[in-house]
Amino acid sequence: MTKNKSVLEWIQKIKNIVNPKNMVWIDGSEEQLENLRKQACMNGEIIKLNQEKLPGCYLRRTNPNDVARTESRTFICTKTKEAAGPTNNWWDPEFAYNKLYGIAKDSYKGKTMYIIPYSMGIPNSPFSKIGIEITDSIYTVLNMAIMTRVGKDIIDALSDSNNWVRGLHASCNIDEENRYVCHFPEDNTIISVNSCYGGNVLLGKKCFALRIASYQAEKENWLAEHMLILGVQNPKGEIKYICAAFPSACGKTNLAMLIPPEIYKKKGYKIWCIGDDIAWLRIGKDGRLWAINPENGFFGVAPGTSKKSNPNALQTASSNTIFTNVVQNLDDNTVWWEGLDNNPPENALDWKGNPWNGKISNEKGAHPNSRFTSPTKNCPCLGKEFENPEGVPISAIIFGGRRQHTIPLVYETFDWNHGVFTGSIISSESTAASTGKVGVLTHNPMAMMPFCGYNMGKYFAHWIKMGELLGNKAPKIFNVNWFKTDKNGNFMWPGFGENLRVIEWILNRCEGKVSAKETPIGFVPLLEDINLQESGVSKETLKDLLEIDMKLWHQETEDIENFYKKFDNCLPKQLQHEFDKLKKRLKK
Ligand code: GTP
Ligand code: SPV
Ligand code: MN
Repeated sequence: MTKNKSVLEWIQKIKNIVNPKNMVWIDGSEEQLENLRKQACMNGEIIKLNQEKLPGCYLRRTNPNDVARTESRTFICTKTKEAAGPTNNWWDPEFAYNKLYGIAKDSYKGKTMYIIPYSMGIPNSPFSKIGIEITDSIYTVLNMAIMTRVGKDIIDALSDSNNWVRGLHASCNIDEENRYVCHFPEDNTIISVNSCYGGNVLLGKKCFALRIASYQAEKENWLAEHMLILGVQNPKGEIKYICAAFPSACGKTNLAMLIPPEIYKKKGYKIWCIGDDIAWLRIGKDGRLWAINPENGFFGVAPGTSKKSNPNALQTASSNTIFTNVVQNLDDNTVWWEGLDNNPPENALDWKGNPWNGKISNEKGAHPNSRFTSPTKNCPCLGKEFENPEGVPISAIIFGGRRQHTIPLVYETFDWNHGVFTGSIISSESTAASTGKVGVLTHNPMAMMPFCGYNMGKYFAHWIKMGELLGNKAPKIFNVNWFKTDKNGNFMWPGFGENLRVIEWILNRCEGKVSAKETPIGFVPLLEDINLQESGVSKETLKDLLEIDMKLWHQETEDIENFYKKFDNCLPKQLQHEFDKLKKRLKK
């Protein structure tokens, strides 16, 4: 497949450790993938679904102990602990290599070693980066073939370069106590053992495109972010692009594929999805910020996805898709999950493979973090700029989280550094995307807490530096919260497609078309500037959604104070300054 010395040497080294029966290069051909699907069906790794109703679709049930990312077992392995910073788990690289190679030793015995050459971004574009993942799991191969660009042309594009990311995945025996996802940013290497769950083993995604890439981006003056990329086409036909960073399972895929409310559709608004999870952002020739989506597929949350909430996602996941940990309807061999419709199957298997009757069971049929893996090209609203190697110019950056209180529906930050500060203080209620308790308020700066591959204090400083480089071409930064609840615990804002109403205000602000009310935390909309026509939301509710509760914000500052203590002397002085200014404004 290749003569590249660095590649061949590394493969030989790993082969000696894991000791496989044989070795197969993934060439990206449909013929090879189809053979692998057949094999995986035979060995029980995946189940073929109803090919008339769900062409090209398969189901996978993971080990019940292996259903989400394991942040407590995710490590950044740099020579010094300081380089990993105060928010990452750190291991000494030599210790980590020894430990992981020990666990992976002989673990491929009797198995095939699959070698996957893949590109994050469009091959041969100056913005893309190449990785090679070794795995013993066909499920992983098939997912990688959807999520990334895989095959022989990638290894050809690499030629004799040593600039590629090494990734070793060993399923071992899915032992929770020996599960580790380790990153060695200083030597472009990722090792993941004892898992077969998405974010832990699709090494191009969070491990490479965020953790390793963020480390590289700091050195090369760009940004690797946990962000969706969305194009909003107005009735005049102009398209403006925005990026939004929300923590896992907080609405990126849904916002990226939203369907405009009827009145917007009638006016001629259209939405184009460029990406739903990861953005690589660089300063373009024109000095503006440009974004590409380095992925080639969606790894989306299934529960809650319906014809009503996200028809584009549903359409995307109706062919050539791998479903993980959803319900299998035995009557017609299709799939189901909570929130799909009000008609759960009676004759079904739950995500663990146990008999399940959705009409009478008190238990959930699908795992809350069950997912679909689908090709981007399935998405009915995929923007054609998805294939543009230069990416799209970004007009606004949006931060957000899942907050019942305190954070208003939307506000605009005063300037770039205030925007960076606002990103740095994101807190969000934890979700099923990561193991641990759900609903716990957790700090998650820029939605990157679990994904920053180096010292987060230095990451903040890098954001500030990017603002300096962008100067007056920097996009405006906003904060949103779709998840504010009323006293009965119900969401006050309808969300989903209706979020376009907020995006419209954001774009109007970017173009200087509307004024706003200045508050201690930033600019909030005037009530008349959010279009509520046919939204079902009253002016009173909007007022509550935009309210800034001083008491809650004082509590918030105490919480920020504690969080910032973590960073000690690595917190940039600009952020401390922004924090002091906020406290002063709140006292007035
Ligand atoms: P990851 O893939 O884990 O990064 O998640 P994500 O950020 O893409 O989240 P996603 O869009 O898949 O949404 C996660 C959950 O939040 C789903 O159950 C959605 O139904 C729900 N959700 C998304 N957008 C909204 C919204 O605007 N309002 C409300 N109330 N719920 C939403
Ligand atoms: C997330 O958890 O943010 C995801 C899913 O997008 S995973 O690939 O598992 O990280
Ligand atoms: Mn994500």
